[in-house]
Amino acid sequence: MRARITALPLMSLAALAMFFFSRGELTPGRAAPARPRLEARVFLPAISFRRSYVDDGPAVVQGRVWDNANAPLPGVTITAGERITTTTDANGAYTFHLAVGTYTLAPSWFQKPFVPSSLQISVSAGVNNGLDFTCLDCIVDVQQRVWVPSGNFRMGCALRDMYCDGDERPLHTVSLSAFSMDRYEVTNGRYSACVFAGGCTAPHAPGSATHASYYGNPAFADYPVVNVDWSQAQAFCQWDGGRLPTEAEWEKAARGGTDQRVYPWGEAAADCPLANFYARGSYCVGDTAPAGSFPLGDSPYQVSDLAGSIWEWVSDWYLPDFYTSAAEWIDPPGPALGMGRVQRGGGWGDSFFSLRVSNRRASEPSAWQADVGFRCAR
Ligand SMILES: [Ca+2]
Ligand SMILES: [Ca+2]
Repeated sequence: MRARITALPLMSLAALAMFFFSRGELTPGRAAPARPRLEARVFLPAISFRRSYVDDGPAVVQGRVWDNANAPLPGVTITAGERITTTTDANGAYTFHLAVGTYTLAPSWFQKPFVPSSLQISVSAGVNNGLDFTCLDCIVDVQQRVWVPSGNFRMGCALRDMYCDGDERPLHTVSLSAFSMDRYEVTNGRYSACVFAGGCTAPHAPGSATHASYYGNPAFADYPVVNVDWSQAQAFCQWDGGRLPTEAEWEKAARGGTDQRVYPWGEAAADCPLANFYARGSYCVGDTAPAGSFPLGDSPYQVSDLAGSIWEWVSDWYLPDFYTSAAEWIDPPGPALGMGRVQRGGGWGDSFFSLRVSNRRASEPSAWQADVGFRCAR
């Protein structure tokens, strides 16, 4: 992965720097491109960047210095010492304004090395600036998405599943339009970009079950965000250009379109190599693990950590008898109202029966826990 930042010729007096990211190509059936964002931390007279997204392909960041009069895009005015994040537009452009002066730009993304580690930019009238950074180790796939094609699947209690509850019955055929789904649960790093940008509020608690410093700690950037309520999950997905998956979409992403398997990986009994949960009297981990740590448990669509790790909010209201309420199911959005919002998949502290793909649980929308997070669809 190469991340380049290139400054183009200065346009005139007061300054505004605009940075662009390239966008990867969407390949159906494979990871869809993440929409890249930069986080800029502005110190006097230094700026640092942090990528919150990485695409599959090469990442190119291009910057351009403009004056205020010629600014082609709305930007955000920043002052020294301020930390700032703006969202890329449809063209991948990232814009902010700088006062005339000399700045040091130090790109950063988690703790990855950049060459060079910093460059100076002189923001003044009639001066060209060239800035070019390469990230040496920026291949991170925790923001990938997978494509789930349109078609039917069988939702609800699997035929050979002895642990089904009444709310999982009957097994019924659901027709879904195509959608894409995050391959991984939303991570702390990804969520924090939304908080920095003002699109999200911080999780209700900064710690995880065993780590007092979790959210906001770079060591846990690739771990799933927890302690978020349903509205926070929904707000993140909207800010990210997506939405929470429906309960039916979540289950199809976990089960695939062709069989009635009990778990995302198939019929094999749940065990620690397959998922992060409470197995046979002891925890696999006893807390969250980095996203994608249990690839043997991936679903037929290569979605990771659907079973275990953390319970995942979906968009639907919960009604225990909802599956009996219709004879034909096409893109069901769930009931209009219900007893809390649905959570799916079980968490790191749950036993195997909670990890079954058809298992359902409801929670107060305002509730938050150290084993509950989410992922997004679109
Ligand atoms: Ca999960
Ligand atoms: Ca249940």
